[in-house]
Order: sequence, then structure tokens, then C-alpha cells
Amino acid sequence: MPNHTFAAMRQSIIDGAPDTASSLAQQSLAEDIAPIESINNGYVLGMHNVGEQFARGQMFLPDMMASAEAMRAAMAVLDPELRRLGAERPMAGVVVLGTTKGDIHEIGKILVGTMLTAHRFQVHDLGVDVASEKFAAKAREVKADIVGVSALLTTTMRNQRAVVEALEKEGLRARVKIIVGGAPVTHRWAEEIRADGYAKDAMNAVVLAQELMQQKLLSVS
Ligand code: B12
Repeated sequence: MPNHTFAAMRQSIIDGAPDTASSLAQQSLAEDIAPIESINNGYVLGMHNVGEQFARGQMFLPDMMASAEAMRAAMAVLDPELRRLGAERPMAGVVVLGTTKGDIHEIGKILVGTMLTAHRFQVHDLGVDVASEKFAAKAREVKADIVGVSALLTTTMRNQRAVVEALEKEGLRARVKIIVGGAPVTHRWAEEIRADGYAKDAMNAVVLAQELMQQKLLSVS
């Protein structure tokens, strides 16, 4: 796809223009562009720009909400295609995913879920503002291999630790791997809270999940 189309995708997010974001996504599918290319080279770059402008005080909350809406409009078009690409093959593992308590950021988490699904994981998305006990209960119910916890605020990161503790308390920690992510999260933080891994974006989350499944299989055999 020509670079100017990726640039237009990026701009549609900055402008908070859902209709443009959506029609560019439709156009990209018609042109056989892999959805992940449009996400990584177009839309997500727009989201990064919005975050930077917000941090500098050049954009305000309503702008950020409009951008999130545009991102959702694009994802609504691309998501079914990503899922279709992953649905036709056997399952790679079971993942429970959610955003921590007190945090309503969902775009990155949805993207991680979509990419995992596209790579044959069965994903149970608990949504946003999820209590740690709920992560643990769902992990037990669906016999999860992996629990993924997203946090976008420095104030809600500590709730990722609460999820680790909830799984420990439920006696699930030995068989469930925990992965964490979100803009303020780091490798170091993951280690500190005794999670099993951190990934900086959705593609790396897939690689991490695949590695952890490998480890799980080796430890069983
Ligand atoms: C969009 C947005 C919003 C939207 C969210 C809409 C929605 N439905 O999700 C709205 C407008 C609601 C919002 C609200 C707020 N926001 Co806001 N928001 C953002 C923004 C601009 C983009 C986030 C985003 O969607 N990024 C795009 C996705 C694709 O990236 P991502 O989320 O980082 O996810 C990727 C990786 O992190 C990783 N990942 C994510 N989750 C996981 C999970 C796992 C398991 C793994 C492995 C990986 C992984 O993979 C993802 C895909 O590649 C960020 C800026 C930024 N730089 O992050 C601010 C930002 C996160 N928000 C911020 C703030 C302050 C707020 C508010 C407190 C503002 C306010 N005054 O009310 C509220 C908080 C509301 C709440 N209680 O949660 C600050 C946080 C500062 C801080 N250090 O804590 C930021 C950093 C902006 C800034 N620069 O100041 N926000």
C-alpha cells in the first residue's frame, strides 16, 4: 500500500474522524493489504501522536476521545478479517485478557486480543475496569493457560500486581502464566510483580504468548 494511504490512516486518528478511518480500512482490505500493516503503519502511529499532543497540552480529553472513536471504527472493519485469518487452524492456547480495575483504556488490549486470536489463541476478553478476583475466577472457569493484564495509567499499574496475587491466592499460579502490558509498563515492572512476561506491543505479545506456551508444554512433558 502506498505510504500516503498509511499517512491518511494516521491522520484520520489525529483528526478523530471515524468515517474516514473506517473507509480507509475498507479500502485497504479491498486492496489486499494485511490488516496488521494498516494497524502498525497507519492507525497506531496516529494514536501515538495523539498521546504526545495530549501530554504537551496541545490536545484535550474530548480530542482524545474522538481519536479513540476513530481507532475503534477502523478496528471494527479490520478485526473480523484478522480473526478470520486465525480461526481456521487448531488452538494455540487459552488466554484471559482484561484492563485492570480503575482503568478504562481498551484499544491496546483489544489489539492484543485480536492479534492473539489471529494466531490461534482462544481469547476471553473481560473488558475494562476488571477486578483482580474476576481475572482469577475466569482463569479457573476456562482453564486459562495465560492471563494478560493491561494498564495504561501509572496509578492502575499496581493493580497488575493484585492480579498476580489473586491468582496466587486461588492456587492457580503454578499453571497460569501472567503477561502484562500497557504504555507505562516495563520489563522491570513485570519482574518486580513476579509476572511471567511483558510485551511492548501486540505483535510481541503474540511472540511472548507462544514462548510461554512452549515453556508450559516442556514443563509438563
Ligand atoms: C485513547 C486514550 C484515552 C481514551 C481511551 C479510550 C478507550 N476506549 O480505550 C480516553 C479518552 C477514555 C482516555 C481517558 C483517560 N486517559 Co488516556 N490515553 C489515551 C491515549 C491517547 C492512547 C491510548 C491508546 O489507545 N493507545 C494505542 C494502543 C494501540 O496502544 P497501547 O494502549 O499502549 O497498547 C499497546 C501496548 O501498550 C501493548 N499492550 C497494551 N495492553 C497490553 C496487555 C498485555 C497483556 C500485553 C502483553 C501488551 C499490552 O500492546 C498494545 C498494542 O500494540 C494515551 C496516550 C499513550 N501514549 O498511551 C492516553 C493516556 C494513557 N491517558 C492518560 C490519562 C491521564 C487519561 C485520563 C486520566 C484523563 C483524564 N484526565 O480523565 C483518563 C483515564 C480514564 C481511566 N480511568 O482509565 C495518560 C496517562 C498518564 C499516566 N502516566 O498515567 C496518557 C499516557 C496520555 C498522556 N500522555 O498524558 N484516554
